[in-house]
Amino acid sequence: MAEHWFCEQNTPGYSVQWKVVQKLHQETTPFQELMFVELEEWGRTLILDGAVQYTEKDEFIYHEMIAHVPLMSHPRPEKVLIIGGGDGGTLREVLKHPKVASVDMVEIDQRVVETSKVFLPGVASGFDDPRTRLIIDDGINYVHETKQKYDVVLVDSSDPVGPAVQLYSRPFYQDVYRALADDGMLVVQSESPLFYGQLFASIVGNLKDIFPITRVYLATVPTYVSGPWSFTAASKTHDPAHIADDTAIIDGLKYYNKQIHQAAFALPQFILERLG
Ligand code: AG3
Repeated sequence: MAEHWFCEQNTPGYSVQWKVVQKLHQETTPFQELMFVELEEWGRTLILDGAVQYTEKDEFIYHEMIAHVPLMSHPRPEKVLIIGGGDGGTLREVLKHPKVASVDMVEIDQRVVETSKVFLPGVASGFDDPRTRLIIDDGINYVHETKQKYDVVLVDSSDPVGPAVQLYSRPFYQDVYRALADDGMLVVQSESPLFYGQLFASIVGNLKDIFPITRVYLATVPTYVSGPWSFTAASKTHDPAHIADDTAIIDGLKYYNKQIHQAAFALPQFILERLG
């Protein structure tokens, strides 16, 4: 049988090829092109609109970092909202926190959830946890209309193309601010500072205009473009870089620890300059 390679086109001058062992599933949902493959080296993989979202090999890095940094720095992260994250990786990490009492997860594309449960068995369990409430809706509408007040909001979105575009807009961040408790904290995945520098700077700039505290942190996620990947934490009172005093480290994590939490906020010079 001929070799098959999947090619992710990142910029006009840069693409990455992955050797495919087996295609598991492909469909066009009302929102996007959805595909699961088994990759050599990287394992089970979710691809949305041609961009790799999840690989079995390194998904723990991204999911631990989007979840545990805010949940360890907020002293009482009881009520959590996840926007996006339909594959369930962020949900799995959030549910590891004993202080978390409820997780509302708002995913626009029901098919991502349904198929991830089948093809990504490592994350399916979170959907059955009694603390989880899955809401199939556009995150934009949901935060605009909700009367809930959350302690922590996580935006685990795809790139700003297709269904995710509005999740990068200032009105959305304003609505999130309103949906947060008085000491609430937001974390968004804020893309590659090297490859999508302008986009990265505009996300951080928008959040800085709305929240009193905005802090960028990094993790190396080999699956995503070029390695260093950014997250931006925007907070009303608590410093996201400071681990809350009575917070015990969760056992069994593969990337996150206290030293990583602190070190992740150290930023290279080109990023500091980009942020002004
Ligand atoms: N969300 C961020 C993925 C960004 C991927 N970009 C790309 N490959 N160009 C990941 C969702 C995982 N729960």
